[in-house]
Amino acid sequence: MTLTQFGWNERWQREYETVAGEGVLPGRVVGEHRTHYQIAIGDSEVTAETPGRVRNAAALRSDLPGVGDFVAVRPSAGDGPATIEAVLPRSTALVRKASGKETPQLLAANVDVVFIVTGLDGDFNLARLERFLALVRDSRAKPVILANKVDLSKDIEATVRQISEVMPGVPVHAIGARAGKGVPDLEAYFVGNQTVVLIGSSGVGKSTLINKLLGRAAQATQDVRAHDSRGKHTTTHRQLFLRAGGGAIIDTPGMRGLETWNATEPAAANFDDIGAFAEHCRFRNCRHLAEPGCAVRAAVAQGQLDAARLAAYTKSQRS
Ligand SMILES: Nc1nc2c(ncn2[C@@H]2O[C@H](COP(=O)(O)OP(=O)(O)OP(=O)(O)O)[C@@H](O)[C@H]2O)c(=O)[nH]1
Ligand SMILES: [Mg+2]
Ligand SMILES: [Zn+2]
Repeated sequence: MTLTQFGWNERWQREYETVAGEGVLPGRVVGEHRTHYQIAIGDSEVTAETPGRVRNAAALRSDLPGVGDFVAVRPSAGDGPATIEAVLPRSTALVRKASGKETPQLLAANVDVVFIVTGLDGDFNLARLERFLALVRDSRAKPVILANKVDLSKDIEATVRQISEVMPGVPVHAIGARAGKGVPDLEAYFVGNQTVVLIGSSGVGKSTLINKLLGRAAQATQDVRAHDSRGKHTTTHRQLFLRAGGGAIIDTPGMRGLETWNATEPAAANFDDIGAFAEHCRFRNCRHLAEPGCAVRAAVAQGQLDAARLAAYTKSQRS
């Protein structure tokens, strides 16, 4: 069965048998659109919808089917779309947490590895990289950092060292997706039909890398803005691709609004560097004054955060 190439194995087969009814087939969600899904069923792909019964059973938006999910699908009898009858319990789930009015959002399911892509150009931001890492840590997938656009960096080694110091134990690869530099080294992450998802800000080169790893121009790419190296949000929906060389890869749209994750007060958005460290404080409501286990003061002590920044933050909280 070709679903094996998508990572289907005996474990999934067992899960499937507990939910599968008469006339349904196993499949994997490869495309997620506003009104429908694309599901790979062996060699073919079908368009599918979630019946109201499945939507109502989902307590959270992130419980609904998403790219990477293994599902039980009922093909339609006529011309209409197939229906997703059940979502198999996920091995990993990359979920963007709720912030403010938003509800949690599933970015990808059942991924083994997450490539956190960052640009070594004017868009590089260590605090933002930390927030991406925090999201991956919650997913149970393995994080890997890809520092892309080596051709635009004057001091690659220093940046890689800086990343490794803040994120010990996380593999870091300096690559040039456009020219394919360092890309062969990434093949190892797909061995055993593993699934990899790419996340990162718009314009860091996720789709450029996808095309290199697929060996074809599957995804559109677009130049970044010259003045700040930001992307133009070229990719607009999440899509899973099967690689001829083994494994699967998921492209995602560049994430925005990362600064407001978990922000309890609007003021926190202006101090997203401090917010990134604060996620590691022992107490959720830590004021970073004298509380034990304060990750913000620890960051200042280790020279990762400017003491003046913390002073400015403390002052803003008092006024
Ligand atoms: N100089 C240089 N540019 C690169 C490299 N990799 C990608 N780019 C360029 O960066 C720009 C953005 O690339 P995309 O692949 O569209 O970025 P993306 O991360 O998919 O962006 P969104 O889809 O908006 O999230 C394009 O002009 C790419 O050619 C690289 O290694 N070096
Ligand atoms: Mg893209
Ligand atoms: Zn603190």
